[in-house]
Amino acid sequence: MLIDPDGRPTGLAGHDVPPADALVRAFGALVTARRLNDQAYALVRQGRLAVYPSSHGQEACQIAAAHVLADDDWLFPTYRDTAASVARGVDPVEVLVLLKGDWHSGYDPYEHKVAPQATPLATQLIHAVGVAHAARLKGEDTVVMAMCGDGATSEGDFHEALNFAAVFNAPVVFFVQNNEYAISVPLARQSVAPSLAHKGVGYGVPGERVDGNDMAALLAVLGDAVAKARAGEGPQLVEAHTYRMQAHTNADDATRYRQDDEVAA
Ligand SMILES: Cc1ncc(C[n+]2csc(CCOP(=O)(O)OP(=O)(O)O)c2C)c(N)n1
Ligand SMILES: [Mg+2]
Repeated sequence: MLIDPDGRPTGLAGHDVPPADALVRAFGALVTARRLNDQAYALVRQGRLAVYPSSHGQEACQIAAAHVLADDDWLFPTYRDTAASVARGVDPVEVLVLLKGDWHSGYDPYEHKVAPQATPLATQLIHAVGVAHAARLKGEDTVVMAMCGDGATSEGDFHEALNFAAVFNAPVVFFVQNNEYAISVPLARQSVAPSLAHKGVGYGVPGERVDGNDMAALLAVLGDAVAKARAGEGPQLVEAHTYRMQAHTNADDATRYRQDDEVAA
């Protein structure tokens, strides 16, 4: 916790409380993100989008991932990271085109330095490391935010990306949104690692866990991870604990594999 219930800064294990203007800007973006998720869900019901993987409940992760980056940094999102892409400046209409069935990503990745949203799990992490490595070879101070879910940390690409990034000191922040589920597979059936942040240990990548529903903590922890990567300290791994409040997508019936009381809690 960085701020007590009365709004007073408390600090947290070496991280500073983000400045008030950053918190206000983030709160505004949170409201927009929730509205975007609601609207996209409605568009599916109206038959205007094929499907929507919502980040409802994960909006703080989405906004923080975008807000800690500088203009020349890159964001590598997954299918669930529409709100993060919009927070970085991508037009909401353009970003949803993919889910309407168009053949391309809908937006120009170079305009806001947002890679196409990746549906094959963890493939974007390899691409993210490549961009970070190339930037470093060119002497640029670009940092790359590489997003993935808890389930994606079981993919070979996740491990190859961490290893390569560490060996070549690539300026990447691997940001795992642990929302407790990979479609119907709960975390306990996905991994028995002490935490997903621990997965960096074997590769020499520092890992940190953060409350994924705490905007101030996310801005602080992700912001410091970006600063370290930019300062040449190599890749960083951040695991945010959050929860997928809705079904995997509108095409999924989550009541078949999880209890209502868990969701209510
Ligand atoms: C390589 C690959 N295998 C399987 C799938 C099917 N698939 C789509 S989403 C998903 C679950 C991913 O869970 P997680 O990484 O936790 O992300 P979340 O959907 O919870 O954001 C799976 C298995 C896929 N897209 N790509
Ligand atoms: Mg998940």
